[in-house]
Amino acid sequence: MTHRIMHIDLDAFFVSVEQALNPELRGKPVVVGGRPDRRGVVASASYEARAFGLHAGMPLSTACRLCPQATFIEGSFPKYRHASQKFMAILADFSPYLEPVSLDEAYLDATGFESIYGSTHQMAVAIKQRIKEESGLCASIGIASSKVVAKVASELSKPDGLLEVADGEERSFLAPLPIARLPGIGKKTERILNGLGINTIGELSSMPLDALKSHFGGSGELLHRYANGIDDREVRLPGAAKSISRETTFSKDTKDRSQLEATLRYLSERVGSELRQQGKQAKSITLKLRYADFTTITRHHTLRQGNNTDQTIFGTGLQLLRKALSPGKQPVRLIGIGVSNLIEPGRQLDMLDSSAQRLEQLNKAIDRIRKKYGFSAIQTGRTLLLKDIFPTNEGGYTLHTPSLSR
Ligand code: TTP
Ligand code: MG
Repeated sequence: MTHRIMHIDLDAFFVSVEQALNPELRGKPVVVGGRPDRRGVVASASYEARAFGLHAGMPLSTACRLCPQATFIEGSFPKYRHASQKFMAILADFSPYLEPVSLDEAYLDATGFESIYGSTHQMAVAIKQRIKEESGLCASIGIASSKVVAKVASELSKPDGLLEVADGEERSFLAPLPIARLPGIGKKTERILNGLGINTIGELSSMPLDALKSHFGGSGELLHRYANGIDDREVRLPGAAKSISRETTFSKDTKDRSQLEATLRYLSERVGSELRQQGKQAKSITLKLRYADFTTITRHHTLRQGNNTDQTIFGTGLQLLRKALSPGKQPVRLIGIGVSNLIEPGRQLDMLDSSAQRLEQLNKAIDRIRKKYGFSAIQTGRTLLLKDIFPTNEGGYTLHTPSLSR
């Protein structure tokens, strides 16, 4: 089963709210942003106004010159907030797997919902219909196997659009589009790529990864993935922690591998414990090292499927650590381990294999004992080593307050 993700975005949102409340404005060039004699820019332009070249971000004075017959409205935020809440409530009626992105935009995971509505296409039709009936607004919807392709599809379908990209068609769908259509490509990136003779997403997708990295650093890889329609970001519910991490600064910088590894083990267990407490699994693991001169590096690894066992977090962290440490490197000042790309176990597509399941049960049992008797009631071989290094529990190094980024 592949993912079916919807990207839903309301058309000319601020303007449409005004038009829904005032029928006289419908079908006309309308701008929300302020009076044309004031300084300021267009926040939202009706599609009728866009026909004159108006768009968001354009100075109001220019907008007025291009389309003097447009109605200019100051706008009122409480109205838009109210409309946004209604919009999100309608979406939540269709799927609990809803991630609001902005006032008028959300991702919805519709995987497995085909059977209820007949097809995801029909589900999208029903969503559009309800939004129209209950708020008078028009939504455009893109459906695809990933967030990035769904977003490109919804934007392309506007206004009043609905566009589904079939599984397996992602690359051929994206290929002919200009690169500016791809999320993450701003004006600057577009200019650089155009300078390199890259104009379409297809051309971008066949650019060697190394070349992209040399021009755009870390984001080069993301561009490469997106251009190829690859994006494994999940639809995340609001309020859900996006990552969990623990880090420690040593009282004295160290190059001692056993101390680094023992500390990593200890931190991994704390991260794993928190992850299981939240009922989550992680798909990405990140190691952080800060050297004596304060240069900081992070190393990531993505797991094939979600996991929340101490063994996997530590095992992966250890591999990353061993790769990151080379003999000539400086002593380490800080070490940290974190997990991200968190998922709800029941929602993942691959089934856990049975050995992973057994490990998970073991970890749960350990957590129960720790809860009863304290964290140090059970220590695995490597964390015991910490006691040899630091005779008092947690002494000798500072344990930072848990950093739970949202
Ligand atoms: P968008 O969804 O980007 O724009 P839109 O809904 O007006 O038009 P469409 O989606 O059909 O292309 O943004 C949603 C609202 O956010 C928009 O109505 C007004 C507000 N907004 C600003 O206030 N300033 C801006 O620069 C942008 C882009 C949007
Ligand atoms: Mg919009």
